[in-house]
Amino acid sequence: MKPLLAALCWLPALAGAAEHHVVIDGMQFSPQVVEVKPGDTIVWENHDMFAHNVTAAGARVSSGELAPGTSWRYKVAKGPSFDYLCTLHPVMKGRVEIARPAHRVPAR
Ligand SMILES: [Cu+2]
Repeated sequence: MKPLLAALCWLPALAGAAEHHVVIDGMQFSPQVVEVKPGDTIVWENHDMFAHNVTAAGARVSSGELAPGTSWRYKVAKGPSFDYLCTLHPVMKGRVEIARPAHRVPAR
């Protein structure tokens, strides 16, 4: 009974999962700050002429080298929010802002 209830509680969260796109171009991440929820997916797309990466050591996020024209998908875990950079060009910085899971009370 309890596992079933837990599964049902997760359904709305799964239905609301979104996909966010961050474009890498001109040595920048755009948008620089991406606001997401746990369970969402972020897709970094390298539109630049150079290889880049998405690295956040503390959050254990590492895309590896993203060649021009390639992309990398990352499924967002529960948090906390984290800053990341491209280790090849440390001036390139971005942030993933992770919202706390919403616990909505159904409207009557
Ligand atoms: Cu780079």
